Amino acid sequence: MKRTMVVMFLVAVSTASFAVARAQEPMGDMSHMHHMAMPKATGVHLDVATDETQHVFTLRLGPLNLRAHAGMDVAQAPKLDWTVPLDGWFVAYRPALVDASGNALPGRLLHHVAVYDQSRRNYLCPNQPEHIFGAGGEMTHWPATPGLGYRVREGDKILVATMFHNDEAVSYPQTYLEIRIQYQPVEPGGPQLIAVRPVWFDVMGCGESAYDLKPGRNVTTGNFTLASNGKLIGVGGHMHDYGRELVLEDATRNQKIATLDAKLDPDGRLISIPIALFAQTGGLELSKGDDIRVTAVYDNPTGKYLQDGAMGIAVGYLIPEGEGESAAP
Ligand SMILES: [Cu+2]
Repeated sequence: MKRTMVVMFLVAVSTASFAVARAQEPMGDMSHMHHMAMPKATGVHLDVATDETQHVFTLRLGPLNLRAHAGMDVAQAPKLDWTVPLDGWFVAYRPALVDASGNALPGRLLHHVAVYDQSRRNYLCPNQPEHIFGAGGEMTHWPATPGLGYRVREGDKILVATMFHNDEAVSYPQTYLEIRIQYQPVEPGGPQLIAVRPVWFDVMGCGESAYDLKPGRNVTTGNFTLASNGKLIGVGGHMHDYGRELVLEDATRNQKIATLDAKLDPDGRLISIPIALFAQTGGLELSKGDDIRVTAVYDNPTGKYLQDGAMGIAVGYLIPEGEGESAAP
């Protein structure tokens, strides 16, 4: 039973490409464009519909007016929040872009979305809110995994931070981001899920995620100290173009956890990053106090200095000891 659950989870992890960005400060703006003053859109709302039969919250954020050839220079949505109405677990996330009539729009109009639970401390960066989901233009979704979920409480404040862009020759005057969050409520006699925490091992530590690339080879390292024992279920990664590999290791044990070799096209553009899975053991055991080191290697062939060109994040799911059972903190 347990084995099955873990395997199911790993399938889920490998489906998600973890194309995410993360906050660099408590209410963090996403960092790709932090040098620019971003104009703010007005009249953008976050509405949430609840399907109590199917157990789905549908978050709908918009409208955004994305004019043709705007690039990043579009009026961006403010950060918007929503209060979780029940005790339960979030078990899956699926983003989509639609117009006012609900027709699908190209996902690449989304630069990224980051969803936070402001009522929980980030597991690795306790001065930041918990970052529970992220996606970029590839619109990756994180599917459900039987037996595992992210624990939420009634009253938890969920924050949604987005950045849109439009490089196309077509304007999209009414763009909405929808995120379907599948949930499992806590109910008498209902399933009790094991609580997982997303862990974002960022080479920039708990600061801004984006950093500059000099021409040629760039090796960047970040370190995290684990606050508890835990089991790492799987780890994926997020890099940008010219990324070569992400390495995650337990420096205390001098043990490699994962080496994720980026797949690039002939021009060095990122296609994908593999997932490392720890199915055989039911999760990789990590110990409180372990120094976890993440290293990102880039090879910048452009001959140019690329400002904010890189990110290096290994994104895992961790079952912290003492939190894994139904009684989440
Ligand atoms: Cu990024």
